[in-house]
This record gives sequence, C-alpha cells and structure tokens, in this order.
Amino acid sequence: MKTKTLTLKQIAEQIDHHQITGIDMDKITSHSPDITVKDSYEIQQHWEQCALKRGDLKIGWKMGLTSVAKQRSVGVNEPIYGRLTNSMEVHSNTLSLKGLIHPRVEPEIAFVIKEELKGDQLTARDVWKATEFIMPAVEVIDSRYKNFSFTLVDVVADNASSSRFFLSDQAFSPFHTPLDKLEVNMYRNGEKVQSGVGSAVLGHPVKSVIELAKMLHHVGLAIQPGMVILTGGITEAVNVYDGDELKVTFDSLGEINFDVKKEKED
Ligand code: 0L1
Ligand code: MG
Repeated sequence: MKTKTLTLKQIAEQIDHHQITGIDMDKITSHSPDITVKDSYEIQQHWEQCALKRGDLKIGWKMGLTSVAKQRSVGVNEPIYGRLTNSMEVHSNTLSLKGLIHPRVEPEIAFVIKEELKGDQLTARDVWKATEFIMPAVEVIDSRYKNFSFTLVDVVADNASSSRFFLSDQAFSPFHTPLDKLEVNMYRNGEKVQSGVGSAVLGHPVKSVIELAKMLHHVGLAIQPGMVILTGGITEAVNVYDGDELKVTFDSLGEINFDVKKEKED
C-alpha cells in the first residue's frame, strides 16, 4: 500500500465513478504521487470487482500502447493491458456519447481464445492453436483524466482507457489472411483520416497476445477460454463527435460502420 491518503481500492472506486458518470477527473498521481505501475494493475483488479458487483461480466482483455508511436507519446517502451467487460461492447451501429468524456476510436484485430494461454514463453504457434477465430474490431478509448493527459501509472489505473468496443458481425479463421499485412483505413464523414497495416501492432497482432499472456503470467494470471482480446491500435486513434459517421475497412476482412450520437438511440 503506497498512498497515504487513499487506498488502492478507494482509488479504484473513484475511477469507477468517473467511468460511469462520464465526468473527467484529476490524474491520480496528482494526489498519490507514490503509486507504482504494479499498484495501478492492482487498482485495475479492484475496479474489476466494482464492475462485477454491479452485474457486469469480464469478457476479455485489451492491449494498449502496442505501437512505437503510442509508447513514445507516454514515454514508455512497453505495452499495457486492461480489462474488457460485457457492458463495453456496443451491439448496434451507434456509438452513444452518454457517459463518455472525449472518446477516440482506433481499428484493431480481436482474437477469441478457445484454450487457456498461460506462460511467459509462448510462441505464435501456441497462440494460433488456442485461437478460435479472429474479428475486425474498433476500440473506443476514453481517458477519464482531464485533457486526455496522464502518466503510465495513471493510464494503467484507468484500465488502459478502456471504454467501448465494436466487433464485426463476421468472424474469420485465424488463417484467413496474414494479419501483419492487413491494410486498414478509417473514414470519418467520408474523409480518410487514418490508414495503417497490422504490423503496427508489435510487428504482428499475434505478438500482442503472446505479450499479454506473459504480462498476466507475471501476476499469476492466464488468458481463459472464451476471452476476447483486443490486440492494439493499427492506426492512431481519432476523436469522434456527435453526428460523425465512421467507416473502417479491413481489406479482405470487411468493414465496420457506425455513427456517433449524443444519446443512445437503440
Ligand atoms: O488502446 C490503447 O492503445 C490506449 C492505451 C492508453 C493510452 C491512450 O489512452 O491513448
Ligand atoms: Mg486500443
């Protein structure tokens, strides 16, 4: 326990409150400067308990800061992970801005796992063998911190900015296409705003799953069957606003389309 003022559990509850209300907050390092990255992952665990208590369900993991550009922007050279819950998945073609602060979206590849992945020495072969299918995805990241400004410790505690995500309706065999060569384009209101290739994710999205298993192993955890893994942004994230229309193309894996609305319209 590193902070004198708030316990890690209390900080998790504070972050949870801001995630639910969509009100931004000061960085936790501004009041608890002694907190370490290890503490922040513990805050995530406490946060998971808050989510489960209100009936949410853990459905997977996300990897963040998987590109060199993003790592540089936070001044680190390692990725981070966060937890995905049921309530984060958007099942319609509308992203409601309700509860969001300053959302940004980024294209990703999701892996859905069918066998436990455990250990810090896994190979790509191990991951392919344990993967049921892959899906195009769009992650909505939304830092709870004012001005989207944070340190590594802050962003890990804030569940790696996890907020919402879309999965495509179509799943694919993991062997359908080389994911490191996959070309992805993102259009906002008809204008191309980002493009990238799968190799932006640690060289190949499969490496992101290997890295996640390794990071989890170091805290006594493993990737369980059925888990969804968002492997990391293929392009930079872009801001979205009320009324925007997004189209994200994933080459031979199809596209994800959605619009952005102030209030939910399901
Ligand atoms: O998914 C991501 O790569 C985001 C990780 C956290 C950093 C950010 O919010 O930009
Ligand atoms: Mg992401």
